[in-house]
Amino acid sequence: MFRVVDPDAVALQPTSTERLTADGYLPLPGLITADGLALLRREAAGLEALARRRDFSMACMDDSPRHMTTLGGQIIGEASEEIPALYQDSDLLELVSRLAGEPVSEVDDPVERHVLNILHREGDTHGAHTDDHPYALVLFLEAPDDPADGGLVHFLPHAGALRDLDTADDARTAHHRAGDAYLLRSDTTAHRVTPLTRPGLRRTVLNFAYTTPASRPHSTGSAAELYT
Ligand SMILES: O=C(O)CCC(=O)C(=O)O
Ligand SMILES: [Fe+2]
Repeated sequence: MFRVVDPDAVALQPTSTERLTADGYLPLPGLITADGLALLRREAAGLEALARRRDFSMACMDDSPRHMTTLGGQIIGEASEEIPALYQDSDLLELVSRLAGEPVSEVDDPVERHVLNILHREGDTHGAHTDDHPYALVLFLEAPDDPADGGLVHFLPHAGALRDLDTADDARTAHHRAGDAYLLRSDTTAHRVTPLTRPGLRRTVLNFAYTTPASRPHSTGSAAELYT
């Protein structure tokens, strides 16, 4: 079987872990193979019929906006073979562990393990938040080619408060194309996805959550609001 992701496509630097620790974010351009992208897009296209539209402000995340269509891991786990298989893939776990500089493992929570997020209308956005689990591997199935069209990741590492994302000098944005991925220290890095700027654009990601032996499970309730 062909590989869905190609760890060798990622230029592993000895400094990758330091970079992730300092920036809270590590780009992994071209991690998904061409065949892998076609497969994941087919899976996502089939799953989209099961996904639910969400338009609300999330109280536990400073009332930040959610305008997006989502599908939780509990449904992906029943409806897809390929996505759960990739989530548990030992090569992928090894890659994430190597980049994180510590062993990471699967999250037990069926909702949060792997989720599908689709931005597909003008103004669609995934507002500011932190995740419940320490690491997020975000895989891009579709994304605007032009950074001016929005869908950028906006992030602030080691954030004291979510509102600092809007004001801190060291907050950054990053643009990704279909086939790219990034790894985020997602429990301490405030992050959001900037709004799509016009109709006709689409941005679809899979978010794989991973945990570590040292991390204590905590739940903000945000996943239940967005994915159940
Ligand atoms: O879409 C992204 O780039 C981020 C997704 C995310 O933050 C999440 O699903 O928790
Ligand atoms: Fe997140």
